[in-house]
Parts: sequence; C-alpha cells; structure tokens
Amino acid sequence: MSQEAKITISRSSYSREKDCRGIKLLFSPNRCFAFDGGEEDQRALAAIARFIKSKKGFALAGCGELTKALLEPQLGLTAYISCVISDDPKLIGRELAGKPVVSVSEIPQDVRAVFHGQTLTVKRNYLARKIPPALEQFGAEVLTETDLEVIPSRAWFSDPDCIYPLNTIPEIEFLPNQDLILIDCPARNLSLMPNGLAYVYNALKNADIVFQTVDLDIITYHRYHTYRLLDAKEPLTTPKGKPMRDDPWLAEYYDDWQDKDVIAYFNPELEEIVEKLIAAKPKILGVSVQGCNHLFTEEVVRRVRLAAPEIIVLAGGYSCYQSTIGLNAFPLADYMCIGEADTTIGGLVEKLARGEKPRDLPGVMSVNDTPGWTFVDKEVMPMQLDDLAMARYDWTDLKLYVNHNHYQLTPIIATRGCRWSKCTFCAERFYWRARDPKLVVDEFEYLHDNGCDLFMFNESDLNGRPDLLLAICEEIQRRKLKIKLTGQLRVSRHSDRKFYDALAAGGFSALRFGVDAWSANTLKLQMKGYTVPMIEQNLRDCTEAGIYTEVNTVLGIPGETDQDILETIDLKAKCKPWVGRVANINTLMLVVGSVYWEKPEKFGIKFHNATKEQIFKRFPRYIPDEFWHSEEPYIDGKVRLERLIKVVEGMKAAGYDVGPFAARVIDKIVETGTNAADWGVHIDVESSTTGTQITMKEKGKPAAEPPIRVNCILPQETAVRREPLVVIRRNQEFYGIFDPPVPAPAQPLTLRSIPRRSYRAIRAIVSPPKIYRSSDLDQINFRVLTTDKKIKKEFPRQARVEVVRDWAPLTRLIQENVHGYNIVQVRNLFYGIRQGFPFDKDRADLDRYEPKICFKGPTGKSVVEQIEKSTGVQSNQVSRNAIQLTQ
Ligand code: B12
Ligand code: SF4
Repeated sequence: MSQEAKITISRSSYSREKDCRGIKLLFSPNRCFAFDGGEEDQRALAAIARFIKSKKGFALAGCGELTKALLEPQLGLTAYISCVISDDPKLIGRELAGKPVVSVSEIPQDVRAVFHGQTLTVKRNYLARKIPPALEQFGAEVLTETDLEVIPSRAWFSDPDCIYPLNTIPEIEFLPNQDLILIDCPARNLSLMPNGLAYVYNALKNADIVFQTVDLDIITYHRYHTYRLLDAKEPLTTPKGKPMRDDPWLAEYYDDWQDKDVIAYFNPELEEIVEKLIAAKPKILGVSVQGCNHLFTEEVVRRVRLAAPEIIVLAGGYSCYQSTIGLNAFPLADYMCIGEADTTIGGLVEKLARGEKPRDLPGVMSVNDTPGWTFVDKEVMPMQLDDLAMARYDWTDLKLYVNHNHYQLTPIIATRGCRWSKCTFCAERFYWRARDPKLVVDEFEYLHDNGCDLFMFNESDLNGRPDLLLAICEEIQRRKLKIKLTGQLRVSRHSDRKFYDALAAGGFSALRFGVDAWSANTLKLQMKGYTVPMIEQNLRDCTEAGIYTEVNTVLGIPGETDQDILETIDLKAKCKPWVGRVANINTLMLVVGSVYWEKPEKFGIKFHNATKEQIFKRFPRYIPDEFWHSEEPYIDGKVRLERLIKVVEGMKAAGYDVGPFAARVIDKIVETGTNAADWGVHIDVESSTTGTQITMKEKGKPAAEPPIRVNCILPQETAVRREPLVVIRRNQEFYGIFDPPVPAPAQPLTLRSIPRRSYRAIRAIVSPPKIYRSSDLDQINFRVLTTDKKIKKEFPRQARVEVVRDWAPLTRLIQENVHGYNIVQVRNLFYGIRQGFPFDKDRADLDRYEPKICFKGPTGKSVVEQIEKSTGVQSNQVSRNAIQLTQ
C-alpha cells in the first residue's frame, strides 16, 4: 500500500478548508534521468555538475549511465573528477571518458567524496558499502536539496511503503576451493526461510568437507523487488513482452516459474550465478530442487555443466521425494538424495570430495548405481528428530527474510510426515515423527530473538499428537513468548473447545483445516477419519476460541455422487459462521504417492487410449485429467469441474470469503454467469493434497487477471503521472497532492471573486505543473485527516509546510541582451540574468547566484542600472541586437 493521506489544505487566516488527496513521494535517481539528451536531463545534469564543482576532491562511483553522462565534455567536469571507482573486475584498469577506472583499494588519496553515477539501487549499494567511511558519498538525490526545480516529474513516485532500500542484500559470491557449494534457486515462497536447506546445512556441518551455502532465492527476491519498487522506469516485462507479476513469489503464481520466458527475465542473475560458479569451480554443486525452482535450477546446472562438466551435481529437495521417479526428477543430477537428506548427505559428500564414485547407497540414487540395484531408504530416515540440531540458518543474516511489504512469516517444523496417512487423495503420507516440545520452543525463542514473531508450522499433521501441540503452547506461555502461530491441522474428535482455547493461549491466530470432504459419503471415500458433526464442532470451537479458520476442499474423487455435492453445499452453508475463508478448493488430481495412484483399479480408475504402465511412464508425477476417469459413477475432468463450479456457486450464495485461489474461480463464474465449458477455461490443479492450489487458464494461457491485491503502486499506475501534482516538502520528506481540492468553478477564479491570499493558496494546489517552492506565497497550513497512525505520526495534526511554486508560467522575458543580460519580469519584480545562465526566481530571491550573474529590482530600469554599474557599460552602448519584446 502506498502511503496515501487525506490532507486538508487550509489557510489559517481565512479558515477555509478543502479536502484533497495527498500521497507521500519518494525521489528515484534512476527514474530521474531518461538519458535521451533532452532538456530535462540537461537541467538535472547541469545542477549536479554545479554541485560537484562546488566541492573539491570528487571521484565518480560506478560505471552507470549517469557516470557517462556526467563525463560528457559540455558539463566541464573533467577537471573536477579524478577517477571512476568500480567493483567490476572487468572494468577496473580501463578508462572511461579519459578517466581511469580504479578499484576501491586504489582510490587516490586526494579523493574526499564520491558521487554515485550508478543509479540502480542494489548495484549502487553493493559499491557504496565497500567505499571507505572517511569518504562522503552523494548521489542524484542531492537535487532534492540543492535544485528541486530541475527534478522532472518522472523522478517522483508514490512511496510504496516497502523495506527498500535494503543495504544488507548479499552479493552473489561463491568461494574458491570448496568441496561443495549448496544453492537454492528461486522461487521458494514469499521470502520464507529455507527450512529444509537449513537442515541440510546442519548435516553438512558435521561432515568432513569444506562447503558454502548460498540462498540465491532470497537474493533474487530482494533484487527483483528493489528494482521494481524503486528503480524501474516502465512496468517489468519478460523478454517476450509479457508483464511480470508484482510479486511472482506469491503462491498464486507458482505456475509462472515453469515459463521459460519468465525465467529469461532473470537472465542477468542467471549469467552472474553461472559465471561465478564456474570461476569458483567447486568439486560438487548441490542443488535444492522444489516444484517452483526446477526450471531456474536446471538452467543454472545446464550452463555450468557446459563449461565445467567435471563438477558433480548433487540434487535433493521437494522434487526428489519419490524413488519411483528417481533421477528423472532432475535428470542433470549425478547423485540424488531421495527425501529427507539429514542422514545421507554427509557421508555421500565426504566420499565424493575424496574423489570416490560411491554407488548403491541407501537413500541415494546415482548415475553410478549398479543396473538392477534396488533402492532402499528405511534405515536412513531420521527417526529421532531431536537428534537433529535445530534450523539456525547461521550461514546467513536472518533479517533478510522479510517480504518487500514488511510482512514476515517464519517456517518451523515440529513434526515430519503425517500420523494419519490414510487420506486416499493425499501425497503427503510420510512416516510421522515429532520433536520434543521444549526443543521446538527453543527454536521459537531463537527466531523470536532474531526479530520473528509470526510463525507457520511447515507440516502436514500439526495435531497428529494433540498432547505434544498442547505442550508446545504451554511452554510458549511459560516462557512468556509473544508470538503468533499458524498451521494446518486435521479435524479431530480430540479437539474440543478446551483444546482450541489452549491453542489460542499459546499464540495461534489462524488455523487451516484440511476438511477436504464435506459429506458423510465423501468423508468415508476419502478416508478422512472424522464425521460431519465433528467438522461443525471443530470449526465452531476454533472460531469461538478466537482463532481465524481456513478450510480446504477436494472434489471429484472416485465414488462421489451428485448428492454428495448437494450435501457439501449445505454443510458449507451451515458452517459459514465458523469459516474465516476458503483457502483452497481443488478438483482431484491423480498424484504420485496417493492411494489412488497406488491402486487405481480398486477405485474404478480407467486410463485413456493407453495402458496404465504407458501412462505412468509418460507422467511420472501426476496424470492429467484428459488421460483418466473413474467409474460408478462416471467422473472425468469435465464432471469434476462442473462440480467444483456448483460448490463455488453455493459458497458464493452462502456469503463465503475466499482466498486468492478460490477467488479466481468465483470471480469468473460471477463474471460470465456460465459454466466452465462455455468459458473455454481449463483449471489446472497443481496437486490434489491439502496444500495445493488452483490456477485457471484460458485456452492454455493464464486467464485474464482477477482483481488481485496490489501491494504497491508503480509510478505508471499512479495518479502521480496522470494528474497534475503539487509536490510539497516537509522537513526532508516529500508529499504530492493531486485531485485538486477545489472543483472547477463555473466562472474562472479571479482576484476579485475571492480574497487574494486564498486565491493564491488555491492556485498553489490546483496549478498543473510540477513543483512549488517557498516564495511570496509564503506558507500554507495543512491538516491530516487520517486514521493511519503512521501517517498521523509523520504529520502532526497541524503542520506548516513549505510550498514549492513553479514560476515558469508567470515569468515574462522583457528585453534580451542588455549588456549581455536578459531582463525578465515575474509579477511585480524585475530581474537581469546573465545570458547563458538559466533563470531561477527562487535562487535569485535567496541570493544564491554567484556575484554579477543576476540582479533584482522593483523596476526594469533599476535592474538595468545595476547591470551598468556592475559591467561599467552605459545605456547608449546597449547591444544593437537587443530586441524589445514586450511593452
Ligand atoms: C510446508 C510445505 C510447503 C510450504 C512451505 C515450503 C517451504 N518453502 O518451506 C508451502 C505451502 C509454501 C509449500 C508449497 C509447495 N509445495 Co509443499 N509441502 C510442505 C510440506 C507439508 C512440508 C515440507 C517440509 O518442510 N518438510 C520438512 C523439511 C525438513 O524437508 P524439505 O524442505 O523437503 O528438506 C529436506 C529434503 O528435501 C532434503 N533437501 C532439501 N534441499 C536439499 C538439497 C540437497 C542438495 C540435498 C541432497 C537434499 C536436500 O533434505 C532436507 C532435510 O531433510 C510437504 C509435505 C510433507 N509433510 O513433507 C509438502 C510438499 C513438500 N510440497 C509439495 C508440493 C507439490 C508443493 C507445491 C508444488 C504445491 C503447489 N502446487 O503449489 C508448492 C511448491 C513450493 C515451491 N515454491 O516450490 C509436495 C512435493 C511433492 C513432490 N515430490 O514433488 C509435498 C511433498 C506434498 C505433496 N506430496 O503433495 N509446501
Ligand atoms: S490429507 Fe492431511 S491428514 Fe490426510 S493423509 Fe494427507 S497429510 Fe495426512
């Protein structure tokens, strides 16, 4: 959300108050310059040049476009700049416009200050933090202090209220001489900490190898958003011109990461990663592969492989959970740890680092395995989770894990697997294990000490053992930890009001129920293990305990009837008072690991135009809708979709609030009033488990964007660009006022129609062009009417602000070339400005011109007299070229 304030402009002397919208503005050095040789650039560049000339001992920093522009001869800065500082090894030692490009360690001693010619925030910060603190650092933002009037309106943008600039974003750096470099490529989910990677890191710490861990996801996340929010001149697009999402890391957009064009957007990062990995040349490259980062990771590994085929590629992660898929999950891998790698990775990398070629290891698959060898993993699954050190992420700075919009959610694991493990559609049926509640709370405490207070349990079966969950809550209270918790749990007969009260006391603020089945018959079919009354009771007790509830639904399972759909709609309507929102609503997807996948025949599942073996070979993870259906009753993809729409319509009628995924479906129904067949819409259900989402596609392409929440406003989208804007400055902050407060009067305002001073105040607000600054218009009062505490704090209820005024429309050229001066008039004042110098009324009024450049007087004559006195030239010597322009 941009910081929009409702601002009342008033003149205290007339007690007239008018409302108008105001918005906090920021200045963007990158957006300030078009580098098109245009007038606006020239004015801004000339102002920077004046600033640099006013100080001594400047070097330019960074080889950006601004550096090049500042070194153009016409600005006359060559004598004032000693060198260009760079952190790019490819440029160091070269020359830029005759100036040597030096590294930070080679900065000449006479340099006292640097001016950043790199306007891209992240790159500038990378260099800025390397420059010795003794040197003063400046950038184009000096214009906001020295020459406000030369700043083009494109440089202003509404404050997106984001965390940027973030000066701690790590650089992409890989160390040489490593046995293993472990990376996690984009995208994970939001700015979540890489929990699984942290466990891998812990395992590697105990191994006898030299290794480095780099979370490339979080670096890319912050680079993307910094550029988008602070620097981008245009909306971001892929190389093929497709708009990039505001936040591709949102779960709604998981699909985007399967699109090569989206990955190509990140080509600069890809190139940097690959180049640096090749230079570092580790013996082993470890990649954590999950659903969303598959393509990005594949691109990195493919390119590294081309240049350095000797690097051993070791894969693991979400995508590598199934031994039946094995190396096919990531075919570029030489080795793969299947599933949890806590006990397998250490020994494996030690052997690889020693140059061995291990084979046939439990829990590991490799290109070196003996043909016909049977994979085993039972003995390597970590059974005692307490033996594993907690995830501390101590290779990195935990403060990096925060969303661009200040939101922070931290993952934690108290259990792994699912204790129930019976639901027929589910692929999360892993062996269940739990940690000692005290150790879990130790981890909360550690993370809380590091600034985290909202946590998500990263697990399938939070209440697998209710007593353990209650023990966690008690321990949190005993230690007086002020944290908020969320997680996903099962409806259970053990979960009564007392249970939810205890959870609320422990800090739970939201819980997601994998209700999944909403009729007696489907509850049995899905093997959920609870009843309809239990669903009602759990949702009611949870809500009444003060915990926000979310629910999931899975539709279209084998054996489901039309009657089940009606009962589903009824039950949902009945439970509406106790449902916060619908998080996921999915049609069944046939996924690897589910009971339906393992025993399709048992559930009347038939495959289309091929045998089961052929289909499974072709689709090792999930079987698309068009290749299967279930019988008695007949249910195929179309039926599933129709049922989904019916349920969604029913929920809509019951007044349900839906999460972003389900919202897409509902919006479409409301919009078209038709069923899915008529839309030509294909709904992709990524996975059929409780943690999955729907994405909607139209003829194979993503459906027209639903109205999703916009976290920030790009300048192109704001009124800042479209509407007249007045920029006001208060202390060091800038505010823009648009939406003129005075409706256009039937008769144009005249000095006679309203009091003169009010007229001026109103003019200051409604006049179209850009910037106003303090002048004879003196000051206005404004009062902030807002409930936003933050804005209120920034603006005391009554605050005096400087009004910045644009004089251009009021400036008249009276006579040109009077002894080398132009005579101009602004209102009732006259000025003589030396030719070749831009005229700036405020500067003249504040006496900021150098001597003999500008004269001021009450009449034209008085100004000419001053000029003659200063130059020693008399009136009769007035240039013959002088042209009388006005009377
Ligand atoms: C919590 C969770 C999420 C969370 C949080 C994920 C996160 N970033 O932390 C959210 C909701 C975001 C999520 C999203 C998705 N998830 Co999910 N999720 C889970 C869940 C419930 C727990 C995962 C977990 O934390 N496990 C514990 C940790 C310790 O394990 P881990 O992270 O996998 O790490 C271990 C190994 O992978 C391995 N490892 C990790 N990195 C590396 C690197 C190397 C080199 C090596 C050798 C090993 C290795 O060692 C680690 C330590 O043991 C599991 C189900 C389950 N019960 O396991 C599903 C699960 C992992 N998710 C799954 C899926 C499909 C998804 C989505 C694709 C769903 C979707 N369609 O939207 C997305 C993709 C997310 C992404 N960005 O890629 C599947 C994966 C199936 C598969 N085999 O491909 C699972 C198994 C559930 C399922 N079967 O449907 N998920
Ligand atoms: S749906 Fe939930 S409760 Fe059921 S088996 Fe899967 S993880 Fe366990």
